[in-house]
Amino acid sequence: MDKKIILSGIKPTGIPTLGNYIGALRNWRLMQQDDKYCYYMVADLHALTVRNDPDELRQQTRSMAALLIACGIDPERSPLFIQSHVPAHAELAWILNCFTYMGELQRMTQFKDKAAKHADNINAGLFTYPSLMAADILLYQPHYVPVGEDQKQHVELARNIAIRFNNAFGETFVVPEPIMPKFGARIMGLQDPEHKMSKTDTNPNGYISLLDEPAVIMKKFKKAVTDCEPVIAYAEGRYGCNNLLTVYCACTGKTMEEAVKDFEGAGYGKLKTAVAEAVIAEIEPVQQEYKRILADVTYLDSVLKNGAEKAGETAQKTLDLAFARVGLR
Ligand code: ATP
Ligand code: LTN
Repeated sequence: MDKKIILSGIKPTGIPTLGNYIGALRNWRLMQQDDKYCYYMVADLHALTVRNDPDELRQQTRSMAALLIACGIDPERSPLFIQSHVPAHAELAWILNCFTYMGELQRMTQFKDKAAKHADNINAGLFTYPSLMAADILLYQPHYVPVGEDQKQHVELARNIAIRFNNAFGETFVVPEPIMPKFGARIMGLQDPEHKMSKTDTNPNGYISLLDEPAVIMKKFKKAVTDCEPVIAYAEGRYGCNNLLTVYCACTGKTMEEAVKDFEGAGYGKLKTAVAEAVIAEIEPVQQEYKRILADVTYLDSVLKNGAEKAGETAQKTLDLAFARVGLR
């Protein structure tokens, strides 16, 4: 049986949020089935696009890898690796940079958002980040890339780069498709529900960290911004309420209709408590696993070494082909 190939990555820029979990990580776990082969990566090169502390990056990269295993990534079955351990990523990125237009990069909304947020450091890496991400993806010839909604634009760019390269030099890359969860492809901030929840938000009340204690999770949901409408419903413009209902559906497996029914005649207090309880039930087991894995230094080292070896083999094959195609070998 020809297995479908899956590849995805996450930046080690902090502890993942509930948004990362529902939008991406939970889906990564679910993808691990017999008809698929998954590669999962901690994208440390991507973390350099904003100023970083070296020790913090080292520590966050390991802790992200431990959290991914805690979230259910099985490294025996799916290579789990650190991006910078596989040099082919940076090498292919250069070639793909030469197949990416300035106009395309200028249209990337993540670039616009991050440039506005870090106006003192709008570096070329931040701008060309999507070509590196295209290299991350295309090296593994994946059919699908599970991501949250904010990354869809980058995966589409990777598709366009692959098609452009294939047209110029013959079939080289598989053209991948983004896949997103039905509920929660874009979880919004709890304090600013018109913007996505982000692990680098300066206000910790705006996001739920996967390592927040249950009491903290409850407190953050109780403080979540909603609106003054008396009835709980999923409706246009009701960002805060819609977000809570979406999280509730994502964590309980209920449909939106069922969720709205659960809160008929109820106030926000009941909704917020129920959402917090559903989230706690989902992430408490992850927290316990995480502590156990992070403490086992030898195990984590060996997982990452094996992951980089397996990923490196596949990546090198694609890199050799791309080099040959453009005339470098
Ligand atoms: P940063 O704050 O450093 O930009 P981030 O929280 O946006 O980070 P990423 O590392 O960029 O996280 O994202 C990892 C994965 O999580 C991606 O697939 C992304 O689409 C998904 N994701 C991020 N935020 C959300 C969100 N609020 N809702 C759903 N999915 C999300
Ligand atoms: N750019 C992504 C993280 C990322 C990624 C990838 C996702 C880096 N390389 C490859 C999917 C496939 C982000 O900012 N969330």
